[in-house]
Amino acid sequence: KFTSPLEWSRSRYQPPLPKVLRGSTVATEGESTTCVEHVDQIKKLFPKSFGKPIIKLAAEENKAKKKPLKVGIVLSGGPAPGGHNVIVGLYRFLKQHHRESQLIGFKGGLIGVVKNDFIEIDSEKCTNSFNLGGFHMLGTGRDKIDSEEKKEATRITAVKQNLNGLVIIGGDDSNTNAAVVCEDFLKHEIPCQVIGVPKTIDGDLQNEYIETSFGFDTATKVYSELIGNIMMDCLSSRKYWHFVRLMGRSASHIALECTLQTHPNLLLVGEYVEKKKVKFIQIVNMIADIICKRFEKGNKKYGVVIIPEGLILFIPDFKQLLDRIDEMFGSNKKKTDWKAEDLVKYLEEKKDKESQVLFKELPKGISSQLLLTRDPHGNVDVSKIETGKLLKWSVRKILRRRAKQIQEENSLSKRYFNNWSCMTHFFGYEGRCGFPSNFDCNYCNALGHTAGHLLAHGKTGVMAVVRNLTDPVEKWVCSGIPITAMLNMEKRLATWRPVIRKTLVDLKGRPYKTMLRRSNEWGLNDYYRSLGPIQFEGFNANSICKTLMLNQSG
Ligand code: FBP
Repeated sequence: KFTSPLEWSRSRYQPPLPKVLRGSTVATEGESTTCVEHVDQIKKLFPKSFGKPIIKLAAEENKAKKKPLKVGIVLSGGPAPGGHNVIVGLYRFLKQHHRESQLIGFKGGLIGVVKNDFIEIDSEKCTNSFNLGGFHMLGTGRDKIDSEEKKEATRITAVKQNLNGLVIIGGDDSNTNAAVVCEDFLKHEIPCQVIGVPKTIDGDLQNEYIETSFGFDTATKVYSELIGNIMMDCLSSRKYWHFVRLMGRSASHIALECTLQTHPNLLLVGEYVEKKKVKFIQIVNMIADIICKRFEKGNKKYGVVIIPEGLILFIPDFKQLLDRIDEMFGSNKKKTDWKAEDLVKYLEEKKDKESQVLFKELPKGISSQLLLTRDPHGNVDVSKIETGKLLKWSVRKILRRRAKQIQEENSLSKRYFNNWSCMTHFFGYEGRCGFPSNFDCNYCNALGHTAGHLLAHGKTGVMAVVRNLTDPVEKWVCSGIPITAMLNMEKRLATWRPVIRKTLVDLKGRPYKTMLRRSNEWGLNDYYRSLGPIQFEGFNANSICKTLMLNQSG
């Protein structure tokens, strides 16, 4: 059953429940909502679910006779630590609600709902996966319920299964899909409620309602451990620079959190690059400058640079090139095997000289990665673009150029710049299925229970939201927020679509400003911090990521 002693011991951990969720609840309606932007378009697309009020849960004895509920649950998008606890939390709520309630899990993401491919969730499955990482109880996928055929198939599943509710655990795109499914059910009078749960390691599903998505806390702890290990290697062997690319899609939240935790010599922040319109060559020079400074001032031939995986999306010259690629994809939606030659021709037709030069100069591997087709939500597959390697290649070129300009043949700098050594790393998948931190175990368990309470109160089209997360668990506040309140219209693959607005790093926010205040001293000195593995017991076991602490402290 368990593959290691730690799995066994973690499965025994009992997450505390917020006080409000310990018994029965009442649901009251709070203020009504609108959406983030483009009100008219969103209202038109979601006529039945738009503008609904916030649902607040409060502890109160509820003597009403309870009926058993049948609920379907699905994991969608990239895995994030804690997903299984949402399932177990919901399962436990349903069984407390009425022992004949049933929970089924759709397999492989939303396509499982379309195909009615499911498993029955029982107490054994729950015991075997409680507090453990991974999404493998059900599997996950990136399919969307977007076409009329898929919507119809989803309605058929809901009716055939006699579902009272469908819980979709996912990121911004999957929760957008939850809103679409809810609207479709309401339109066709399918009596199945839809509840979303905010998941993603990326940390970009946070807004005025959501303090953090689950998985971010654990993933950043895993990456910080690995970065700390590399830093100790740096101090030991003193001969390599390490370029560490971190997952997180477009937003730089993960990279920023890991920087606050470990104090690397340089962090590149995508959102800053976009705001200041920093071109690729300037970024390369910025890195080369710190390499030179550390060598010339402290004879340091080593260092650590953190690169968010989405950086490339914010560099203006790359952004222009990627927009051209999207335009080209949009010009022939049936074609899937786009080649470099097609893009060269397209750029020529568009007379886009700047993109032509940039594309021509790129190493072959990188240019073909840019041409990978987009995911079903229209996102560029940034995890497949090796920005770290591209930067290493470009920095080396610049350092060699700088070496050439040094006249003195025996100069130490000349020798160093010509022989500069760099290792690249990508930490992404390593962090998505780790043992969830105590915070994520508690948070996910509470989210599962919250989803259950909302279903029992007959609510639909809302996301289960738990707040006051920096307070002790018993004080956490639980509610349901209409998903439509988080929507706006965005252009994806040349088409305007309703989507939940991602939250990027706020350059005026406390996490970014805290990093900025220390960046000079972290750059030149070795103020590295080694966190070690996630701790589950002892004084540090309930530590919470700095991003959340700083965001909530203002
Ligand atoms: P979600 O937005 O679905 O949570 O996915 C997060 C993520 O891990 C990103 O950080 C990463 O860019 C992407 O998934 C990788 O996707 P895939 O698993 O399809 O390679």
